[in-house]
Amino acid sequence: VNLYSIPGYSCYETVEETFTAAQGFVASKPTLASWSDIGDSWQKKNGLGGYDMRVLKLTNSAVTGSKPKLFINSAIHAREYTTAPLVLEFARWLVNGYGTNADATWLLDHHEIHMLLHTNPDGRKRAETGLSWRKNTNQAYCGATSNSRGADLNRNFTHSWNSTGGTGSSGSQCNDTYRGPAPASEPETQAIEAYVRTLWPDSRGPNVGDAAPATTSGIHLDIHSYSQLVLWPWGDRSSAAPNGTALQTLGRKFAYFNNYTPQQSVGLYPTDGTSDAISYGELGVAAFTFELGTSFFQSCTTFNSTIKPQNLQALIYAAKVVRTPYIT
Ligand code: ING
Ligand code: ZN
Repeated sequence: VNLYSIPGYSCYETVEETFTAAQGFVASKPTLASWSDIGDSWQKKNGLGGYDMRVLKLTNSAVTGSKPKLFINSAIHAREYTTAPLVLEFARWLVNGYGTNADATWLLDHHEIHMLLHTNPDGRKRAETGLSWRKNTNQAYCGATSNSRGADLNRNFTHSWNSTGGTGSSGSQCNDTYRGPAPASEPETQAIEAYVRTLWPDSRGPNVGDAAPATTSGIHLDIHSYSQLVLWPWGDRSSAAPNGTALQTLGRKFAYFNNYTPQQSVGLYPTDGTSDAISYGELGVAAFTFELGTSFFQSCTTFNSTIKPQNLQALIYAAKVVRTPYIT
């Protein structure tokens, strides 16, 4: 089965269609868009096809000076179909609105918006065949041809990797939340960690036990599906983060736009080694996870009528407040 051949699912761009669209922005609006290679997927690194990890950076490069940064990554879990198409829609709204829409113009003149549309392109390619694939496709885990192989990239990040000692991730290679054999063992994780550290080079903490909350400007959004939630750290403990009150205030504002339920992420279930832990826990950058919609393979009708319009407004709001995310 190929999901794209089923009537009702043709709105979801493939990995290749997503990359072509991004390259189209760069070709038509080179002042506004750039498309950079930040590393290799596992298959690419191992000579098994695969993809370059690519970031679409949107900002008006004719306006210089330091600008606050929004980093959005999507499709870290392959079967979470609606996530990359939503972020691509935000890119279209920004690029096509520049010069006519006052908000899009101001956002691109004075902010940088970095989009890693396909965080797990190898896995996404498997999901495009109709498989309910979550992890990357690393053949070293669970057998080279098993459909349960790979590591869960959203349990593989360095900060808080396996911090719960097994309740927030799995040590079993065939499990869907297999954390990998070591922190950032996967090339996709390494590429993201290196990239966010480049975006916020001077940021530190808050580490566990820090007295002072972080003040860094910038926001990181990791877009998942499903459950209609807006989540913020911590995921590995029930205590509030040092910036807990500010994160809750901002999370409630995102929830106002997408009509989702806002909560600290541990309330969903315990997790460790997630992407928000690296940007918030290591770098102090406000980090949120959105859980779009009500299923993995959601119809285009629902996507176009509900998921896209609600969440587009939440993403626009995130870009507008990225300079001062911790003001409550
Ligand atoms: N949900 C997320 C997951 O990785 C999550 C939920 C993300 C919780 C980040 C805490 C932090 O399990 C899905 N659907 O993948
Ligand atoms: Zn997910």
